[in-house]
Amino acid sequence: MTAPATVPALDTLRAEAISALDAASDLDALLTWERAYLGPKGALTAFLRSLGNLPADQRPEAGRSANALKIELQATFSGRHADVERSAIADRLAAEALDVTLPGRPHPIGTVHPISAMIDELSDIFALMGFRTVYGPEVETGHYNFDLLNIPADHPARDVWDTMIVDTGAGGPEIVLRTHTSPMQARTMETSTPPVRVVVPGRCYRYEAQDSSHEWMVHQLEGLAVDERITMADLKGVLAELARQLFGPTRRIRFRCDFFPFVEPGVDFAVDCAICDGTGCRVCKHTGWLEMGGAGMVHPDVLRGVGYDPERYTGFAFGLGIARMVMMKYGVDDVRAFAAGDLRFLRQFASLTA
Ligand code: FA5
Repeated sequence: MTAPATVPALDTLRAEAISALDAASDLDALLTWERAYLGPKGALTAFLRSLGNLPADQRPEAGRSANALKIELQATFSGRHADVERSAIADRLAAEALDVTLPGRPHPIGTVHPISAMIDELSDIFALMGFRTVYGPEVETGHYNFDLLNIPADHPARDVWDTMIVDTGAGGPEIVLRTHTSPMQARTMETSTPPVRVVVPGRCYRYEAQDSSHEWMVHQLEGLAVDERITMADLKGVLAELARQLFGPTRRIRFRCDFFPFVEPGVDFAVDCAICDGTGCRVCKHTGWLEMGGAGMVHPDVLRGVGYDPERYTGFAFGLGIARMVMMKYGVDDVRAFAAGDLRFLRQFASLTA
């Protein structure tokens, strides 16, 4: 049975409600309070429902008082709710406060890889001598990597290049990872008419054991010049100028006879070691010289293979190891350092980005 609704009971309810509201210090507690006093099953609602039990003459007075209390409690609740919400926001802001005056944490910025920096430098040097920089595919056909370079299938010279074969070519063309940048000689000549002057930087791949001067991935720079009356003296002049630009005016260069099926005559090209000035050190393996690559006059068969008349045109070609040039320029004595990904090594070249 419902307790009789009387004005003294309402006074008690008011006192309880106000003190419970004062004690509710967070939003959850406030909502619990709202349910307990003002909600459909709350104490004040129960009081209003029990008004019918009062004698008729007391009902208007008790009803007015109960409604006035409801309005008072709702207003007090709203005020308190707003206060608690404001202080919750203030607490959260204080907890998440940022000190915008603190210095930022620096983000490490990458640097240009020394091999890439050398490719840029070489392209600039050769551009001044009239050479255009072009790029070719790293996955190449045996036709361009070997056949058009005067190295027919089954020729013993084909073994020299320790080829990584992608497809042996049983049902189509033989596909290889290019073993040198020389296939771009034929590709360039096929699509241009003399005069031709290009350099071709890029990666090449060889099935080779690694040591301090050999990697299985090699960066080379091919050079090719074809025109009327080009001679070995032009080749020598261009490579001597390269050595001077890269390593300084006192460098000497050396040509020694060498064999490459796609040049005749062929030479190996070396520069006297800039680290020890030719007296012998770790970088030049105590020889005083650093071999940069192969070179020579383009073989007449190669010119004929791309439709050039070897009676009218001659040319020179060279293929240089880019890592070797970086090693000599900066005194690096192990080629494996370039692909090892050791940031302590790479950061030493940070100024090359500037
Ligand atoms: C060639 O690859 C010829 N295509 C070069 C050439 C081009 C000759 C045009 C004549 C005319 P060779 O295999 O010697 O030649 O490589 C040239 C240079 O690439 C080497 O002197 C060396 O500097 C670099 N090189 C070759 N193999 C490696 C290797 N495994 N690791 C690091 N550098 C290498």
